[in-house]
Amino acid sequence: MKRSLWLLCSTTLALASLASCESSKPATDVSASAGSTTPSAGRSSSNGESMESNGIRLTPFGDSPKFPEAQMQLRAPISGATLPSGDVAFDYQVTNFQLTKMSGGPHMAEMANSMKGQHIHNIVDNQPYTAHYDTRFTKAIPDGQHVVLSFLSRSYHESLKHRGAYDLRVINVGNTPAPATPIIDVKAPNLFYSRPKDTYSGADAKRIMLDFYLVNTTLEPGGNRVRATINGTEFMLDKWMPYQMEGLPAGENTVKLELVDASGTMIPGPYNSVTRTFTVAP
Ligand SMILES: [Cu+2]
Repeated sequence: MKRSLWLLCSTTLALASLASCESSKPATDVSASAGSTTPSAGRSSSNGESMESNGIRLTPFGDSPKFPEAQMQLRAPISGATLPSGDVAFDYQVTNFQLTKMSGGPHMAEMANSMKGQHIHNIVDNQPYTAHYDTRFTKAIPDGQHVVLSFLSRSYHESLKHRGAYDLRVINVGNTPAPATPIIDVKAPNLFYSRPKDTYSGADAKRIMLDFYLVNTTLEPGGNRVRATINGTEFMLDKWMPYQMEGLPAGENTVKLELVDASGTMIPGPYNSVTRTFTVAP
């Protein structure tokens, strides 16, 4: 068995053979290349440099399946809508991206992965997201004005970051009069928190993904950046990428994210500073 696999691999030379043999593995890797249009040359090629401080290591990675054609549109509720109190009905149109499918790629097996596959992250007022595996669902939202960010997510919770894969809008629920100034400027640079969330245990706790969402800005050296303070240790992130966090202690961990400009000054925005906790099970 092992010998025949080796023979199969050795029949073709170069990196391409590695990719094809990998994709012939059962189960977890079946859809590894489904969403990427160009074969990956290797898992480290598009990854950034690690940063390490106080025993915490952060490594950006960019070699996930890309799904560049994936599109998500929110058909309801419409932007600026005033809706009755109670449950809000959401209706998305998703194209070139299959909800409930496993994303594959090199990171699916090494980080927390949803057994239910790809999904939508729905974030109201920068609260912890709810995950949705259908394009239609209802969600209880209190009366008042609210900010709704939605985006497509890989099965292991990494967001799709291209234009067309997200939606940001303001909605009004109930009879509360809308504030004179909307609670967010949807055209300004805005940061939203996505992962980590809840509790990580066993193998999932070895590498924990930090993933956040940016609207109307990106990050670059010498430009806007995200200051991530993890258990009191500061990291300056100058790439909008997911980051693997390693070396986190058991127990409660704290992540603070701030969207800052080139001089390190916070950029105004309702969610551009956020602090969240999550748990690493012993
Ligand atoms: Cu998710």
